[in-house]
Amino acid sequence: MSAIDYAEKIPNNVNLVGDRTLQRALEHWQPHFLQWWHEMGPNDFEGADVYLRTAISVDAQGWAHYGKVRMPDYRWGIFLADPVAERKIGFGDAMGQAAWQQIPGEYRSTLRRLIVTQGDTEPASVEQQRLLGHTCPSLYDLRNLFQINVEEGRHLWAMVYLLHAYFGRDGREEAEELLARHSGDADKPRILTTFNEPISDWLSLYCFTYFTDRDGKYQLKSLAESAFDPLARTCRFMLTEEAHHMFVGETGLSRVVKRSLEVMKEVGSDDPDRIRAAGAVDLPLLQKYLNFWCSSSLDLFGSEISSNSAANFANGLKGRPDEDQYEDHGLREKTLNLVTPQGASDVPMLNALNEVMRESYLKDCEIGVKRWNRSIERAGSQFRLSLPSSRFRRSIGAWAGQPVDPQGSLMQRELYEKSLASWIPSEGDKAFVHSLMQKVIEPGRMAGWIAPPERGINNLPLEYEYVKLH
Ligand code: BYC
Repeated sequence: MSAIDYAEKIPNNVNLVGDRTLQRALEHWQPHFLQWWHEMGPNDFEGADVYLRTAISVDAQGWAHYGKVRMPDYRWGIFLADPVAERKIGFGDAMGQAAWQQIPGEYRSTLRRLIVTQGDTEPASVEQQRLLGHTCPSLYDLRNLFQINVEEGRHLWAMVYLLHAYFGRDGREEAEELLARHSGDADKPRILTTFNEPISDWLSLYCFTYFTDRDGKYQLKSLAESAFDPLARTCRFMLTEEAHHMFVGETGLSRVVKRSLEVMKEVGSDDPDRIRAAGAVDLPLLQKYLNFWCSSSLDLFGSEISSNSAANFANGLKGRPDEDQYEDHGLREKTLNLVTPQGASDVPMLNALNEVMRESYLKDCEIGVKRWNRSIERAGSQFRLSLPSSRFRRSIGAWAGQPVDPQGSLMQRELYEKSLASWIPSEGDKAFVHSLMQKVIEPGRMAGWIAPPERGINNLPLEYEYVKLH
């Protein structure tokens, strides 16, 4: 286990003190990061004391330390999972060779692009969520939001460390650019589409942390297999933080469903108008939010047929999540039958890896939906939630721009355009959801549209003052 040195200006377990040049470069970037946090983060809450967890070691057994912290004082740092002795490359054409501690010249620009794309999402999500604190449904939820925000900030540090340590001047310039692009900015947007979508209500936040953070899990797991060992180790530790973000999404949506079912029982009806009048989210409305965020997140896997994914795998840069579970790690002989609007065809497996990953991601997304449907069934309702087809509302890949309904069938474009407002949130739906978003900050109390969580944080009661506002 490597301890984290908190005496340093930048907490780290990478012996930063042993590399003065790197240390100075990162200490130069640090105030730029803090300035970005101050301008683009949840800056209206800078004075609040938040019950946050902070990494104190990187081993699995309880790395977290909990305590009240003002967010600008959070100790963002550089934490890599411990090295695996004599680690070998686990897939691709160089399988079995020693993992790289430095980047082979020929893969420099591709790896830089992957790291920058990953890094870009982290501050993007903080920007997307920066105003949500004003409409929190409880102090418990407010604390979870801020926990996610500071950890996304740390994930940015994780990528910036790699850029500074392994990419020289180019890397330092990219690190500055990560603070210069902004979510939704007309001139300098974030790289991936989902990270330019506004997240202006908590229903969207729970969907984002359910669907988009889960893409994060899959991407980080595939980068955790990388032949470039420092990237693999960084991602392994990031995954331990990512789990909490998905927990917030999954339990958040479960609590919304639970409350809807309670209100349906109270009013003795499942009529959406009556549920809304009683101040809760009707299930068809929740379905629209699921359709929106799931389809947007599906784009994050890239095209179904991708020469980038083939090269990244063959060259050992990016594997499949949990590469160990597969038998064939070369994939030179395999094909996958893919259906595109042009028809079905066999595609070399190497070129279809984005799709393979998207399919396993969808299976993971199904787990929560099944659980929500079980509670809906138990409550005696006929309604069922579902995930949209992976062909629905796509902007990237073979199905981009195709008029496809949520079940996956091609339809007339005119009818598709007309029907879209019944499949994803309309302006009226969004206005209704926004009307529910009233700040609740009395310890232990919940907004009327969401059920309380089953338990508090770190064994504390729900009534604990998770955020002390000033
Ligand atoms: N939007 O061959 P293609 C997370 C671009 S989330 C815009 O189809 P490829 C988090 C693509 O960049 C995880 N552009 O796909 C969650 C490429 O452009 P270049 C983030 C897109 O390259 C919540 C071109 O289209 N991590 O951590 O095989 C909160 C052709 O690409 C999109 C990563 O994404 C899109 N949706 O795969 C906080 C991992 N999709 O490069 C954080 C790093 C594709 O030719 N990134 N394009 O100019 C990657 O592995 C890959 O870049 C992608 C695309 C999986 C995104």
